[in-house]
Amino acid sequence: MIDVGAATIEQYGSDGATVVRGAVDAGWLDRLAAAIERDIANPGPFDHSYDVAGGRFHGNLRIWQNDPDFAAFCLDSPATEIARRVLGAERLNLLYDQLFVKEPGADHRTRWHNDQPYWPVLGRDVISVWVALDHVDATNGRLEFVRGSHLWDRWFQPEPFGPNNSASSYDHNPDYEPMLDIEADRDRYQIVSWDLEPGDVYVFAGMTVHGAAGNPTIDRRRRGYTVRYCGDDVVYDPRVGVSAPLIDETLQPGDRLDSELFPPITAR
Ligand SMILES: O=C(O)CCC(=O)C(=O)O
Repeated sequence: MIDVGAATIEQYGSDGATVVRGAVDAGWLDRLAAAIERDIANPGPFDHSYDVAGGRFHGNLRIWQNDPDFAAFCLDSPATEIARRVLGAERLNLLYDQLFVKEPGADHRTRWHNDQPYWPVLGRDVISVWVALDHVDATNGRLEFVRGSHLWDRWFQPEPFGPNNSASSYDHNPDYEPMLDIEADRDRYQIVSWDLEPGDVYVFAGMTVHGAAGNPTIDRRRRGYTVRYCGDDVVYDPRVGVSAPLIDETLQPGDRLDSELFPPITAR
């Protein structure tokens, strides 16, 4: 049983991000590590990888649909329990999963952003569980979060993550605002971060502004695997600007997420 204590839940509520240590055991880490190599060797249709001068970034999403080990992790692992406990959710649906592998030398920032403007979901109970497969610290691209930004209710225009705006693009939503230049003005914000060991997880809200440095190291990978879940108050909202792979034609705006793409998660 995962120890998600009251302080963790409180920190998620007030800051929009927290950490759970030792959440994913060695057995799961081995299964995920093998599944990651399979995805790198044979990526599915939503691959958003890119090369930078020093190294490769491998990114992909909805990979649970191609691999039984990713599916098992998304649907029946400590990640579901963490999401349920932190949200206090009666019901939980998988939104999707995503891989962020910064190989040594992939020295390109994950731009500052908040996630929910990319996603066709409305509601407060939208959560990500980012699993570290490697030791992660300030030198190889640990995640950083702007404390309390999930409460701003500011919807920032999605932009691609790659260096040449490759792979994916997002329609302009006139109700969204341009992303703030947080990197140029870091002192103005309360930026929080944690080093992680393999098996530790970041847990953060869909509206929390976050980003990560690149990985300029010469020999240390930074493999992160994120699973996103939605809780009780979340409905489908396919507004302009969201990620095309997350559009579900079987749902109507305002529907609960239950569908093949967004399956309900049974309590463990
Ligand atoms: O791993 C990264 O560099 C970025 C992760 C991220 O933005 C996310 O999981 O929402």
